[in-house]
Amino acid sequence: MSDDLKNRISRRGLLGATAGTAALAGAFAGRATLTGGAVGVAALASSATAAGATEAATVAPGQLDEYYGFWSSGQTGEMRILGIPSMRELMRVPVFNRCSASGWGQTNESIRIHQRTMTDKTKAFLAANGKKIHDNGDLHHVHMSFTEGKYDGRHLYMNDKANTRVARVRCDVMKCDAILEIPNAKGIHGLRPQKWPRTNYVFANGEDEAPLVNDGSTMKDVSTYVNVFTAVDADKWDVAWQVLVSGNLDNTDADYEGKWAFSTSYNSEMGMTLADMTASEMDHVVVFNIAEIEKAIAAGAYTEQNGVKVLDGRKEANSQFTRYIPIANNPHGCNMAPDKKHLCIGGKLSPTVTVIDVTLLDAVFDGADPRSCVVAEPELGLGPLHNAFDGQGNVFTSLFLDSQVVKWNIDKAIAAYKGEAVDPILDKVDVQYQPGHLKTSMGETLEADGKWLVCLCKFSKDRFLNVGPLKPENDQLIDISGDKMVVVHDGPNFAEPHDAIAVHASKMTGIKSVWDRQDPMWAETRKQAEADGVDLDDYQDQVIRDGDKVRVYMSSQAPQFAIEEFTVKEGDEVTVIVTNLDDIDDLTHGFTMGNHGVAMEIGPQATSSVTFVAGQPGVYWYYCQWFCHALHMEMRGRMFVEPKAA
Ligand code: K7E
Ligand code: CUA
Ligand code: CA
Repeated sequence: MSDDLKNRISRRGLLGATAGTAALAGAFAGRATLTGGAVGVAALASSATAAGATEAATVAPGQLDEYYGFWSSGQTGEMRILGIPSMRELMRVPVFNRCSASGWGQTNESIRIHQRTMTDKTKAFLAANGKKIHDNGDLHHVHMSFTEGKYDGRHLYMNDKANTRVARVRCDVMKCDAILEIPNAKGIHGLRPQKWPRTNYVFANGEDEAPLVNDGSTMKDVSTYVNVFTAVDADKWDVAWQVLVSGNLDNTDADYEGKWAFSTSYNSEMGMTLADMTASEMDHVVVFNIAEIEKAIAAGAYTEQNGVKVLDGRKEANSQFTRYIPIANNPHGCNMAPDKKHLCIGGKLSPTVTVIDVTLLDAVFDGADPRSCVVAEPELGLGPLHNAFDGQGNVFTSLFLDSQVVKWNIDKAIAAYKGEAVDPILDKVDVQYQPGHLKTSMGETLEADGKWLVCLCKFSKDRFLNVGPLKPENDQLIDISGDKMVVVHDGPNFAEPHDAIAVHASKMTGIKSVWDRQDPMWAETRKQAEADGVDLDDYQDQVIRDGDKVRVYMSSQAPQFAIEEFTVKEGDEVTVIVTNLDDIDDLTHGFTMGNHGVAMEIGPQATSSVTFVAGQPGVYWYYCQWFCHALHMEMRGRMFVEPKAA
C-alpha cells in the first residue's frame, strides 16, 4: 500500500468514529454523530478484485452504456439521466424547478402543464394564495411505469415533497407532461407505481399530518389532524381515491399481484416534536387492500373532500381497507422483492430489516395477528434504510450509520428466524459515506439481473477536491456480479439524489430524436395560431397585434430566425412563438430575449413559446443560445420597443 493511501485511510478512520450505541442514542440529532464508517479490512480486502470489476465498469469513449439510470435530485427539483455503468450524466430533465437553459417553468407549454392538471379546487387555492406555479420542488423518488411486473418504457413518475405534488415524464421525449397538486395530503414523500397488471395507479404517501379541514381554525387541536394515502390515476393524472390513515406515511411500495400497497410510518405516535415521534417502541407498516378500497369506491361508500373520494382507513374505523403491522420504531425503506413474496422494511433506528410474507396478508385481513405475516427480522447493522434485490434471493441493505452496504439472503434469514443456526449475512462493503437509497440493475422488477448496485451516499467528505462548505453527494457504483461486492466508481452529484432506478437500454426503444410536429405539448399554441390565421405547419412568419398583446410567430432554421426584427410598444404583452424547422438529430435552437429574463429551448421540429412584458423603450437583441451552426453567433435579431405614447 502506498504511503498516500495509508494516510488517506487513517485520516478517514479518525474522522469517522465507529457508530455505536452512542450514535444511535443521539441518532440524527446532528451531523457530528453521523460520521460513522471506519474504513477497514473489508475495503482493503475487496481492493484485490477491484481491478477486474473496474474494467467491467469502463465504457470507452464513443461506447454506449448498458443501462439508463433515472435519478431523483431532491431539492434541485429535476430528474437526471445517467448512464450505467459509466455513471456519466447524460441529461437533466426539469420537472418542478425553473430551468434557465430550457425555459421550463417559463415557457407557455410548461406553465400550461402545471395548470392544466390542477384540480379546480387546487387552482382556486393557488389563486387565493396569489401563486401561479411553484418553481421549486423536492423530488425524492423516480419510478417507471410497469406492465406485468416489468418496466414498459412509457412513463416516469415522481414526487415533490415540498409542494405536495406528483409529476409524470414522457419517456418518448423525456419531458414532463403532467403535474398534479394533491389535495388533502401534505408533503408527498413515498411514491410507487402499481406493478400488476399494469400501472393503473401511482401510490403517493402524505408524510405530514394536518387538519383534514385545514382552514385556519386550529393548529393546537391535533385530534383534527390526518394523514392521507393517495392513489393517482396514472392515465388521467388525477386523484382516483384517498384513504385516511393513523400515523404518518414515509415510503411505499406495491406487490406483484396488484392486491396490496404498503407504507411505512415513523410517526404512529402522531407526535409533533422529535421526542414525541420517537416515543413508542413500535411504529407500523400500513397494508392497503386495493380490492376492498375499489369495492367501496364503486359502491359510493366514500365522503368527498376537496373534490376527492376519501375513505376512512384509520385504526379506529376498523375497516377492511387497511391493516397495521407493528414494526420496530421509526422504520424507513419499503421494498418488494422480485420473488413476488417478500416485503423488506428498513429498521432505521432498529438494526433490523423486517421481512413480511405477503401471501400471509389475506389471513391478517381475516383477523389473524398482524405480526403473523413477519417471517424474518435479521440483525444487519446500524441504520438500515433501503433494500435492493438481485433476483437470486439476496438483498442489499444500506446501513446509514455504519456507512456500509450489507448483502444478505432472505431464505437464510427466514431459517434463522425459525431458530436455525444460520447467519444470513453474506458480505459487507464500506461505502463513502452514509448511504441512503441503493438500487440494483432492474432490481425493482421481475427482471432483476444482479449486475450493478448504485449506492447513493449522503456525504462525500474527503472523497473529492474541496469545493467549499457545501460538498457534493457521492453516488457509488458497486459490482455485485460476484460473491464479494466491489466499489468501482465514485460519482459526485449535486443536491441531492435520494433515489435512482437502473433500466436496461432495451426497454427504452421508444425515445425520439426529433419531435413530432403534431405533438400535444404545444396543442394550445396551435389553437391560438389557428385563431390568428397562422398555419404552424406551413410556416408564415408574422407579427399579430391584438390590443396590447403582440404575438410574434417565427420559424428558425440554422443559422437564422425567419424574423430578424420586430417592433412593439413599452408595456405590451409579447408572446414569441418559435418553430424549429430543422429536422436533424441534435439540432436544437434557443431563443433568448436580452435583458428581459427570457430564454427557451426549441428542439428539432418543436414549437415553443414564451410571454413577457416589453421593457423600457430601446433596441433589444434576441439570440439563439444553443450552439447550432458555424454562424450560430450570427443567429440573432432585434426587438424595438417604442415609447408608450408614440
Ligand atoms: Cu431520502 Cu426515499 Cu425521501 Cu430514504 S428517502 S434516504
Ligand atoms: Cu440556432 Cu444557435
Ligand atoms: Ca415513531
